[in-house]
Amino acid sequence: MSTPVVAIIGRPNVGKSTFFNRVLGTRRAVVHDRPGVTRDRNAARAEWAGHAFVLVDTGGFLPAAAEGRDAVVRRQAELAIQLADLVLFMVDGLSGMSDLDNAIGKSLRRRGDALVHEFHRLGLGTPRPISAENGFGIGDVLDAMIAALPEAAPATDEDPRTRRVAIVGRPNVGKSSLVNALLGEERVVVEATPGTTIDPIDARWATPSGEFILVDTAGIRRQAQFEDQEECFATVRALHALERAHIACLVVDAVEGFHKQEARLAQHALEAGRPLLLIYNKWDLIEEREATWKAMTAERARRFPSLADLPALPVSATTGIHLRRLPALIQERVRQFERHLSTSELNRWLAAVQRRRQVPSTRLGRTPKLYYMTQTSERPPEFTVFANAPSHLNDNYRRYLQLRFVEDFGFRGAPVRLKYRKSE
Ligand SMILES: Nc1nc2c(ncn2[C@@H]2O[C@H](COP(=O)(O)OP(=O)(O)OP(=O)(O)O)[C@@H](O)[C@H]2O)c(=O)[nH]1
Ligand SMILES: [Mg+2]
Repeated sequence: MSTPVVAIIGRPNVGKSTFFNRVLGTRRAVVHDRPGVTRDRNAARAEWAGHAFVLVDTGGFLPAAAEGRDAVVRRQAELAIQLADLVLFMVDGLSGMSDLDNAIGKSLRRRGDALVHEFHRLGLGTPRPISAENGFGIGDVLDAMIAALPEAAPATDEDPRTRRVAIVGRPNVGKSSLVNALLGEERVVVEATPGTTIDPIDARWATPSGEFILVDTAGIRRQAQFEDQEECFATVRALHALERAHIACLVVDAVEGFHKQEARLAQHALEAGRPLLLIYNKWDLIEEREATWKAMTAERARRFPSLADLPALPVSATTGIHLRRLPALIQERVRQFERHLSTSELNRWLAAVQRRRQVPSTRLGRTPKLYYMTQTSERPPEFTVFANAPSHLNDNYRRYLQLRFVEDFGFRGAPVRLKYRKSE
């Protein structure tokens, strides 16, 4: 499924970035606090009322700009409009309509997009007053936006049994080389310079563990610089491909190691509910392999404890080291993603963990009761525990349940969610 894209457009200084930050940072945006990735300042995954979307911030739009920085910004805004499923056209409610608003409105009308905008006179629909600064009206705008967005479309005419595997990672780590090596042909372009792949490319991959679609994607850099808006959109498309995939292979350059950017991408995949496999490529360049592997794994666990359990494999796209092991590992991840647990085994488990460690009482002496548990969603798996007063269940105990659950059902390193709901 692909996540819809929402672009914020408007002339300079109307508060686009304030809005952007507020939507990503606000407490009212359900579930997601600040996502670590997209992760340049310009685009990020957000959620509102259970609907995910990619929000793209743009620079101030000057439709007539023909050269210099303004032209770069204009082109960036136009790209954003092209890419977007919905455009939020922001204007300044204090200073009123300007010629610029008119010009931007004109170019938007030509495109015939769904719009949430300011002024009636622009003839673009119902205007919505907000304050990005203090949050007034933002919830209403987001509600209207969600209502106007297309339903996330299921992956087209593919055989529903075919699994999509997104190959993601920083530029130049060897993603395209890996795809070629796995396919056994020069299918995608490989170059020694970063930024070679720009658009996601699909390729069928038949393996002893079944057929997959490999999706080669653009490298995702640490922080897209302002001059580099093309890259920002390559990033958005790469993240899109990741979210459309069933599983993500995060390619790491073994020589350079696993750093913050890798952690951000891993987090992004897990937040999007995608199981993850780490692939340390360029293993041919490593000496003292066994010791290096141990040190690398320990280092990752130390710096990013929540990512310590991710399955990982060292490979070499150029010499072929361990490539044969990939299909089975990927298949295993797919199985985890599609796992279904019966309500009876879940409830046996829920009773057993409570026997091992009792639910603690609150300071006022109330003991929350956990009634039962059931799988409430698939791909990714999500489970809900029904309780009389979930708010009385402390974080410590929730962590305990999560850890035990992951451990007992073999969900290590998988994007599994445990939720709590009130039930009488
Ligand atoms: N030694 C060695 N070099 C590799 C390996 N895999 C890729 N390379 C080299 O790394 C460079 C980048 O390879 P690409 O496959 O283009 O990397 P990419 O991740 O697709 O790069 P972008 O598309 O720019 O993000 C090329 O010079 C490759 O030859 C490997 O396993 N070992
Ligand atoms: Mg590439």
